Amino acid sequence: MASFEVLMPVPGMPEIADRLERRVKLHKLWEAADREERLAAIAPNVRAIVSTWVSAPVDATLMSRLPKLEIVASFGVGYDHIDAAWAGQHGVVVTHTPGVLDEDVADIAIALTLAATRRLPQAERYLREGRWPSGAYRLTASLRGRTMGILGLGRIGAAIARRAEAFGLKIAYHGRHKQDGVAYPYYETPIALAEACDILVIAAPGGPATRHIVDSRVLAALGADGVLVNIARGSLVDERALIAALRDGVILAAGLDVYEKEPNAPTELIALDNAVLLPHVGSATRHTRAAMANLVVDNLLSWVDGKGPLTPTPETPWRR
Ligand code: 8YV
Repeated sequence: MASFEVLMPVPGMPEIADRLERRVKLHKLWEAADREERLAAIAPNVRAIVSTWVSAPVDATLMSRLPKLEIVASFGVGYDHIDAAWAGQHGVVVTHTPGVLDEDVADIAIALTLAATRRLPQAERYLREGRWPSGAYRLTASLRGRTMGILGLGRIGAAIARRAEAFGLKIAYHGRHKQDGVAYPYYETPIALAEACDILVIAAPGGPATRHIVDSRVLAALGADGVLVNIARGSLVDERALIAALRDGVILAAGLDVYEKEPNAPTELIALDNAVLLPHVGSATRHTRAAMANLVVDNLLSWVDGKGPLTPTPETPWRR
């Protein structure tokens, strides 16, 4: 049997390539002196793509160059960097890694909520700069008596809500639909949710349908004591509007793990004292990244063995 050829455009965790190389012919495109020339040479035989980084798009242009493409196995739960709609229309399955990263990402949402509200990085800098002897650090906002609004109550949103309840926060949510069996109050629009809450946490998927759903009007509705937390995708927030809102006191603070143009955060955001900024580390623990890497490879090898994908995306449902 001819070997199953897999394209890996950018590097990922070493165990992905190590495990795959035992079973398939893996083309590590980043090692090619001339990427374009190598891609042209291998394109006719590539049957799978392994996508390892949200900043490396797998778009229709790339996929349509691969006439034998059957599956794209992606590292991560969010797959807005992959044109899954195109894939679905062309019989290409896209898999992702739901479930295995919920708890670590939810931890970071709570960490950012605390860090932004209680100004923890700023307080730590105060100590390191030797300023404590000249006076106690300033008083901050509190979580007491506050409501957390969760925009996107999926697996990760629900894991955030469980944690927030333990902190005594009230919970409200907005999503595409009101969910049966969920007792938290539902709000029909992001603005209505922002008006009803003090801490707005974004946990919804990226992509065209949610682009800039947190804009200047939503930030105004969140208000001067409001805190915005984003662990989902930068594309959901109008970053220019957020910078203006933080600068002008339209909202109190923000805690962000994601940005519109990763791996860069805007310099205007970095300059702001009321923004706590992490470099997209939500799922970045050894435990969770190992589970994600395994699920990527398990999906691909299950496919190679003719058993179908394990965790296909809804756009590309798998029917035997
Ligand atoms: C990325 C993520 O997969 O799962 C997601 O949607 O954003 C992360 O876990 C990771 O940063 C690799 O790009």
